[in-house]
Amino acid sequence: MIRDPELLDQLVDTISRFVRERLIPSEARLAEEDTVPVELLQEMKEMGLFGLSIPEEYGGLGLTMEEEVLVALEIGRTSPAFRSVFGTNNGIGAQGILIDGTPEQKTRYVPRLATGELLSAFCLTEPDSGSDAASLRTTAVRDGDHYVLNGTKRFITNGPEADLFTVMARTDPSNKGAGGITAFIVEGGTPGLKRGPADNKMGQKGAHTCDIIFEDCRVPAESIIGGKEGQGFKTAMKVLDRGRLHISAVCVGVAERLVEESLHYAIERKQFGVPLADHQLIQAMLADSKTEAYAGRTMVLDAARRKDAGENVSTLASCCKLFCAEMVGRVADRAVQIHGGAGYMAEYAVERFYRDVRLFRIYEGTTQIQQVVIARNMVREVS
Ligand code: COS
Repeated sequence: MIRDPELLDQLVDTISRFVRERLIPSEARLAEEDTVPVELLQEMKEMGLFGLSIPEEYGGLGLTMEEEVLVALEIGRTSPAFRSVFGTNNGIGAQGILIDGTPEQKTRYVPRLATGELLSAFCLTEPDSGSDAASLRTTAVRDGDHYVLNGTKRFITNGPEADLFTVMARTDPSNKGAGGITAFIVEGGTPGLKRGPADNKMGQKGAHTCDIIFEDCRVPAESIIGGKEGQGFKTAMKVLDRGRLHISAVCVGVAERLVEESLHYAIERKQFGVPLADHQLIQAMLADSKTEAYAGRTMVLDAARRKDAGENVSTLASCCKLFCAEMVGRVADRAVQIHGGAGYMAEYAVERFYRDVRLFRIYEGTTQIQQVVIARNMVREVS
């Protein structure tokens, strides 16, 4: 749903200009220095990027899902690590509190997440629990009016910097499944919360992940999201539903950028006396990539509109994540192929994107998990 087309056009134009004029020229620096330059971080805060999907009453822009997707399509046109910093505040970092938090929790934290004053992270994955999220082992044991957390969370995006964590932990040891899990809000400075060294990743330099270790970490009982034990797995799943649409839009944005890079290169570079773009085998790759990116754009917008209309889009969000993450992998592969030897060289953006996009098929639910979710929902709907 688009509430005010003129206002949205202005926002999308501003972001598109920011991506073109400020972020794209800084991509190589981001990769080299492995950090988002502070001046760009400040500009992102001033533009409201940390609060895109946070409701206006908490100081965000309150974008609908369709509006958020249109913005994410623009942001996807540059290195995904730029998005990772603020995307987490809008997405998996804040949504748990927004969807299931108490009014006090929302008032206490969300306005500062919307401005970027607080950076947030989502702690679900563990060393022995990734796709099988319900088997997580981090425990939270009640002790008076506190809970004591113990366990390790792995590959936590924004982990090294985050001020606020949504942490899924098991409060009911007799329930080994989803029902024993509770979601907590844990502040970064809480004694007993430790950060491991930053991970050395294949791509997405500038977006940092690390282990978050809880050692007798005491949090007040009112840190339970929504105040009720046993709801944490469902909170996490609802958060991921929304996140999957956002990530799908980012995948489409990256694919569109790669199609453009491939097209320009194919027009400029000559082989056999004519531009690459005149060769039919190159044309086939360009056409396939264009078609697939368009298919991705169409499905993400459709699912977003349905979500805004109140439909349960759990299945469709997984369809989008499955298709768009795989699609951008194919597009990036063709982009390298069209660039030939140049595509293997670090000075060309496609080399970096090729590594960056590999993560999309893995995080926020692997492709195989999306297949499981889709098929299970299909079977449930008819039985
Ligand atoms: N929204 C709301 N509730 C949901 C839900 C959703 N999208 N998906 C599941 N639930 C509920 C179920 O309805 C069920 O509730 P009841 O016990 O009341 O019936 C409960 O959660 C458990 O669901 P289910 O039995 O389907 O859980 P499983 O352990 O079988 O696992 C999958 C489900 C595999 C889908 C889940 O573990 C998953 O998504 N894994 C991937 C995790 C992931 O994306 N990790 C990425 C890292 S986080 S960035």
